[in-house]
Amino acid sequence: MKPSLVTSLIAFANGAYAHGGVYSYEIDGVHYDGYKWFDPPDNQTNLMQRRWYYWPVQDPLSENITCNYNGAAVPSAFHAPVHAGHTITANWSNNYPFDKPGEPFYCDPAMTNRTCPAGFTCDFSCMYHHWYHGHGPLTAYLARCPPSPNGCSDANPSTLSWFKIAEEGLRPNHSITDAGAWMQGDLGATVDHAAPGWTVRIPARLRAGNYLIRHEILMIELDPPQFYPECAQLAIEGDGDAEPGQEYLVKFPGAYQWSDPGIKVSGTLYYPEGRATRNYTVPGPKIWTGEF
Ligand SMILES: *[C@@H]1O[C@H](CO)[C@@H](O)[C@H](O)[C@H]1NC(C)=O
Ligand SMILES: *[C@@H]1O[C@H](CO)[C@@H](O)[C@H](O)[C@H]1NC(C)=O
Ligand SMILES: *[C@@H]1O[C@H](CO)[C@@H](O)[C@H](O)[C@H]1NC(C)=O
Ligand SMILES: *[C@@H]1O[C@H](CO)[C@@H](O)[C@H](O)[C@H]1NC(C)=O
Ligand SMILES: *[C@@H]1O[C@H](CO)[C@@H](O)[C@H](O)[C@H]1NC(C)=O
Ligand SMILES: *[C@@H]1O[C@H](CO)[C@@H](O)[C@H](O)[C@H]1NC(C)=O
Ligand SMILES: [Cu+2]
Repeated sequence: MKPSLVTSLIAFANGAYAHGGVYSYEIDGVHYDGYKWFDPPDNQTNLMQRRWYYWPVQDPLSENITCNYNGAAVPSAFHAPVHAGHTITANWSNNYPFDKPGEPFYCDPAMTNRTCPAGFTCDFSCMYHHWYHGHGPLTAYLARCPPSPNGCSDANPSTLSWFKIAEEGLRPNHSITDAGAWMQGDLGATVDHAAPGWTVRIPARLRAGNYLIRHEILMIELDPPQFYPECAQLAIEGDGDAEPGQEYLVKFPGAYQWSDPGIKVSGTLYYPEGRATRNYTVPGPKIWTGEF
């Protein structure tokens, strides 16, 4: 680990907690609200998304790497329908109470009085309403849930076999330090809600069933790096029969190691070695698209 004054200043600029996660999804024109980490969990029912907390996971071997802290299904969770071959867009922007249009960052005094979910430390009076970080890859994974009347709601995500369906790594002809080198930077490129989400395709021939989808942002500016995984439930439809082979399947935790080049490089960006690094290996298995 390499302590860095520069990067710790970046992390806590404005005294804000510059973190976040997937706040909503869109599938075939339908908008699905996500879990609100700043509200108590008990009354958040009928969501496709599992519980998450805005604080990053800073250890790739942590149990939190699977589906974020307390990635339990919410009460009466449902599975959002999506046809194999169609797309799902994850949205890291929000317009929740700490939002003030035209300002990327807003402190809402009323937020200081909100009820803190059990087991959490709450300091969420100041928050960004779009994604804050700009360096590191985006990845999306799926895992098939075992048969159950409640579908994925009964599944423990750390027991599932995950496969990667999409990634956005370093753009060609860029140093890992460059502004504009990563799609992650686009997610917070504007101060209003026009910031893009990330759209990924469900493999067209994938066997139908209940699946968890796991979106992950990996922020590599700091050492340790920051992982932001969030999971949601999908009912995938279609008449395909394809399933990934063993060589595509991983567990979380397990898929990532500290020694992975794309993790080990974290914290070097503002040193000469980082500026000179023009290749980047996205952590995890190779992508499975279901195509031959
Ligand atoms: C949750 O819902 C129950 C039943 O409607 C209600 O009594 C309780 O006050 C609600 N809690 C919160 C934090 O909104
Ligand atoms: C998981 O995340 C929560 C919330 O950020 C934290 O309190 C807890 O210590 C983490 N667990 C582990 C094993 O790191
Ligand atoms: C993301 O969600 C915000 C808040 O609901 C909305 O204004 C914005 O249009 C969404 N963006 C995308 C790309 O879906
Ligand atoms: C927060 O709660 C305290 C104590 O109940 C109260 O005095 C204060 O006015 C509240 N602040 C806001 C912004 O609601
Ligand atoms: C690659 O980047 C360098 C410096 O950023 C630039 O001068 C050059 O034109 C780029 N090459 C291509 C093929 O885009
Ligand atoms: C870049 O490529 C070199 C040579 O193959 C490798 O040793 C290094 O780990 C790679 N760096 C990253 C960040 O993937
Ligand atoms: Cu952050």
